[in-house]
Amino acid sequence: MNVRDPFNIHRRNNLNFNNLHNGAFTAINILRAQATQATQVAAQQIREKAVEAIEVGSQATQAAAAHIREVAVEAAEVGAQALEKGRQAFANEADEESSPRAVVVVNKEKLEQEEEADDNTMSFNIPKNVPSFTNPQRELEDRLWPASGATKHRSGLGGSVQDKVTGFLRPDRGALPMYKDKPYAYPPSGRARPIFRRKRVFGLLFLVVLGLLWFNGSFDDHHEKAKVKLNQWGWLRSDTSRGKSNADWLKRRERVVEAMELSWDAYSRYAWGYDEFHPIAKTGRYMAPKGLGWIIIDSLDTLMLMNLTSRLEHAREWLSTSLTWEQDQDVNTFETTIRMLGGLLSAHYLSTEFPNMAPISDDDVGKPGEDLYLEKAKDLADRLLVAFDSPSGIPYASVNIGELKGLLSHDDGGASSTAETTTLQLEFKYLAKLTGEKLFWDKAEKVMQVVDDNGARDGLVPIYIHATTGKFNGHNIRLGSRGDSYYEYLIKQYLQTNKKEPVYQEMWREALMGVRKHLVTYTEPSQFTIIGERPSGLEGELSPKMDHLVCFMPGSIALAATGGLTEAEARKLPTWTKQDEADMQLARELMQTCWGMYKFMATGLAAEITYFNIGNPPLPESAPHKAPEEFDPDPEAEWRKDFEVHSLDTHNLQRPETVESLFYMYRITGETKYRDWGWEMFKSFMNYTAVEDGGGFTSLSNANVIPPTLRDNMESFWLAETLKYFYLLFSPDDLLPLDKVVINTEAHIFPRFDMGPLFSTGWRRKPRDLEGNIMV
Ligand code: DMJ
Repeated sequence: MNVRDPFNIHRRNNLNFNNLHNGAFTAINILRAQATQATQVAAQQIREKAVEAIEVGSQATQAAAAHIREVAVEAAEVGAQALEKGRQAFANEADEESSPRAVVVVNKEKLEQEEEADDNTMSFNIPKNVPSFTNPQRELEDRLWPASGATKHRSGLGGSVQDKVTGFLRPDRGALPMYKDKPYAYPPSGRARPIFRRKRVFGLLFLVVLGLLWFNGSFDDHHEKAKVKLNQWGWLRSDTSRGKSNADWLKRRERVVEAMELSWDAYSRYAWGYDEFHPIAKTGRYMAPKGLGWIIIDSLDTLMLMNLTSRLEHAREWLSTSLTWEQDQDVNTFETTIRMLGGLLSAHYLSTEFPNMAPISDDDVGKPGEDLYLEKAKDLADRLLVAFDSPSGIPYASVNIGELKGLLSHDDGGASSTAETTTLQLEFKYLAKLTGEKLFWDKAEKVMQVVDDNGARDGLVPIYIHATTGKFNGHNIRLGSRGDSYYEYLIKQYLQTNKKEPVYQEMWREALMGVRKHLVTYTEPSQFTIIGERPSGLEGELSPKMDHLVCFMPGSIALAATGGLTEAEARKLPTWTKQDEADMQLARELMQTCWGMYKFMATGLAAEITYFNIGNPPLPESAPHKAPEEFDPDPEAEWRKDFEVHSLDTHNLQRPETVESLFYMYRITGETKYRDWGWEMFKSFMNYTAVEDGGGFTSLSNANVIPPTLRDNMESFWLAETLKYFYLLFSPDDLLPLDKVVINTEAHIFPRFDMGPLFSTGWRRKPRDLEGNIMV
């Protein structure tokens, strides 16, 4: 078997040739030639029929649309009146803000406003996956997280009316992505839908689809589809190893390259240039009129690392001929920075510092210039810079990159997510270093000062902050969504400038102490270590819930303890402390818990959110504890009592955080078990997320059933992060040494650098008293 092509999808013919003789090859080729000819004749006939059908269909569609619009306008008026009445009723009752009831009322009101805003803009979607946690504030907030298609399920007259109205009347429907990576839901694959619904829409869709296919060239022979079944991926069936140290890691790394090739080739075959890829439907979608290069740019450095030269060349050509930031388009400041700006800067770094990785002959006549990545990055950053032009310096949640306008969040009362405002610094500071433009540095750095001036207790920040005032909004504290990468970028900023900015290490250490004091506890009966949440602030109850996102923490804690050296090297340094030792222990325990989140699930792929069983009151961080080292596979095993996954949280979005931490833990501790866990996880992805017919890989709607329910979306971070971390985990340690690089939150690689004469830390923390309160 060709190991570079496990599904044989790169071959023009998809039969398994292994057992065939030369004569059979010839016969097949003749048959194939005849079939191709017949197909071309048929395609021509279909084309002609399709043109006729499209004309008829389009007339009928126009008439239907006009009627639907009229109905929807009427419905909108009724809905708006109902909403207004509801709002007045709530407002009348919401006098006493401090009473628990008033909190609910105020939040309901907030929810309505946000739902309304959501509907008005179509920028963010509302989730289906509402955790059943009982705190009303938490519940409301969770409900505001995006979920494609969720508006269909909203109850009440207002909801349904607004759905219809936004559906038919907004000309920009679908054109305002404002992509936000928060726990959200794509609708499950069409295969899972009731047949009658498909029949209902079939008639209308048929003509359109036929036309689109034709225009798309789907009847041409270059759109040949692979038909190879998953079970032809021989190595996956035959690999019964459970890792173990004598494994051939380079061979395993080749499997990751194959997964990248399959993913990329599927995207390139079915959705080239689109920002989203739906591998089951085999379609794509733009997030901006001309596309943003969402998947292509996020993948550049992975292609380089894996030495996939021709694919990189294809991507580069698209960048040079099709990518433009000159579009009247709102984009999410954070997502665009970490993925697009980060992806371009990383591509620039790798291509200049490691020219042997996927080498491209830049200087050839007619080829894009060698500064292509940097030029595109600079152009984008110049546009994103307007986000920082708020009264406080805290960036606006979104930017219109064509009009150069910062925009308040459409949700969350206009507040930005704290993590989103504090996860731009690595990118803008590296760009400042590359271009010598200090403005990029100053704008990004200022944010840290404004956040810190809020005087967050024990270094734990609420998850919302107002761009207008620079003040935190609410008290919700967590290391999951909206909080996570604030902490990650504290330690990474310290490392990026070669440990010359101690303020960020101080803030990291303070925060980690705060995490231990307020968020760490142990589960029952097996004593796993978890990081919970404080949805009502530090005085409120601890919620024993971990987003998968929190699993970046073991890796970040280990990175902070050793600075990127191995544990053995770091222990020899005079700077090594007992606290560092304790931090490594915490990192190991949390890594075990995150791995348990995978072992708990039927597919071996973690849920988006996991709850844990804890005592009342929860055990303090100082309590003795010892979790089991192995996860007994018995379905009745005791350790399983500590974990719980709610039915709405069973989705797996191909997220990277756990393999990311496995990579750091393996590099830093040298313990092979982390590689073994990674291999097991990789096999689960291959087993349960691969899409047949050469579709690549998809996220799952339910990872707790076998076979899993497919979701029909391949996230760009599958290519940018998850596969990259698998590749690095199985690579030799000297590939991108951790004490030389700093990896952004989207797994894009930047160098560490000296600030030099041009740059310095331009702010100081306000002095605090012994309790940590800012002294006035
Ligand atoms: C990525 O975009 C980044 O890792 C971000 O920090 C969190 N969300 C996704 C992956 O889960």
